[in-house]
This record gives sequence, structure tokens and C-alpha cells, in this order.
Amino acid sequence: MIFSCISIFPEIFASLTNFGVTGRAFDNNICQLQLINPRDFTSDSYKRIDDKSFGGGPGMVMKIEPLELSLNDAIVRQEKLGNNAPLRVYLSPQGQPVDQSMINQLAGHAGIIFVCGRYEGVDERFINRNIDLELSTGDFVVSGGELPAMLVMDAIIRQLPGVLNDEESAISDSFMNGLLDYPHYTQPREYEDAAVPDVLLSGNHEQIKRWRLQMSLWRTYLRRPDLLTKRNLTKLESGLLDELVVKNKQK
Ligand code: 9D3
Repeated sequence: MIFSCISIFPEIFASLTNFGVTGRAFDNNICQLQLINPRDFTSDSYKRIDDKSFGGGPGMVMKIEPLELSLNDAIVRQEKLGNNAPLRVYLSPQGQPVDQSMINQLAGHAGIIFVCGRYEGVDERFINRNIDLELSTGDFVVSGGELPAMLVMDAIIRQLPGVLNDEESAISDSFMNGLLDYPHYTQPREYEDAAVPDVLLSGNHEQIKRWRLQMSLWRTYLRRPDLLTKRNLTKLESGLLDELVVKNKQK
């Protein structure tokens, strides 16, 4: 997988390439990152990449020419490495919200170019002429597209073959069953007045499995009921959830 990021702050991406699971993936050449700075594609002596918004109002807009020259450079470099038509993604608050199924789709591409905006965003003509997919990472405001691009790349990299070890993959798979995770505990068994639930110390693996599934269902019901409407529960699951729903009504 080859990623290209077009950004006026390319140094930001070091935390993706240098640390943890994603750092290992870059070290092992499972993915590559090319950084392209639009400021290197300006022709005026001030190296201007932004200008005032037509129509007035506050805030600056990123100019089209340095972005198109940057994009062209990214495409040429991807093609030299064998990627014919890399996907062109623009990160913006107006984009389609990213979810795990979008990540899995993106992970099927050999090359992706991310365009990261700053200020109020980019000239709309750049989007219309060049962009395949506009993505948002959630309904909150951040200062630019770099962190959203890193978030999306991190999620993609975890899906690439050979990145997670067997244990990490198993854990990751169990998170993707459409439910929230169950609670986790480690030593000590008692911390001041807080004890680890007995069932987890029982050694009864059937009971532990049942309890964990029930906790996943219960937390999802309480915190993210929207997830339960997206996913049909099995008979076992609805039985386990009902048990707690009924219990908590009685109280
Ligand atoms: C007042 C209008 N704002 C749009 C909601 C201005 C604005 C805020 C933040 C314009 C650009 C930005 C920078 N944000 C991103 O580039 C961005 C983003 C985000 O802020 N939230 C969620 N996903 C994304 S993807 C890119």
C-alpha cells in the first residue's frame, strides 16, 4: 500500500510512521508514505498557498494551482511504483463519515492520495476537478485534514495482511462483531474496595464467554443503542440481553 499525503505540515505525519503498530508496518515495507508540500509547488516569491475568499468573509482558502501540481506529483510518483490510478481522497468536515466498512474498502486499494486542507478549506474547483471521495472523521472540528488522514491511514494499516500478529488479529476481529467491548481486568484481584468479578476467576470458560458476551450486549444497549438496530441479535444474544433488561427493570 502506498499512501501519499498532500500537506503544508508534512512533519505531523512522523507519529504515524515512527510508532507502534503503524511504525512497524512502515519498517516492514508493508506500506509507504510519500509527503508532498504544496508550498514546494508555488511560483511566486512569497510561496503563497492560500488567499482571501471570493465573496468576502473571514478565513483563507487554499489556492488551486499548488494543490493540482502537488496532486500531479503524487500521481506520477505512485505510477512509477506501479499504481495506475490511485484513489484521490479529500478530508473535510463536509465529507462522508468514515466507518469500519469504509476502512475495509479503502484497504483494498493499492494506492491512496490524501489531500489535507488547512484554513477554511480548498478552492471548490480543486475538489470538483480532482477528488474521488470526500471523507470526514466525525462531527467535531479539528484544525486541518492531517490528523483525520492519519486516523484513516492507521485504521487502514491495521487491516493490511501481515501487520497484526495472531493475537492482535483475534482481538481486533472480536471488536468487529458490531458490539462494544466487554470490561477488562488484571492484577490485583482486589484494589481497595474494588474486586474483579468472581466469574473471571472461576476458571469456567463457558461461563466467562457467556458473561463477556452479556456485558458487550448490555453496554451496547446502554451506550450505543444505534449499533443494536444496525445488527440483528441471535436468539442467544437477545436472551442474554433480555435477562439484564428485565433484572434492571425490577430494581
Ligand atoms: C465554520 C466552518 N468550519 C467548517 C465546519 C470551518 C472549518 C473547520 C475546520 C474548516 C476546516 C476545518 C478543518 N478540518 C478538516 O480539515 C477536517 C475535519 C474536521 O474538522 N472534522 C472532522 N473531519 C475532518 S476531515 C478534515
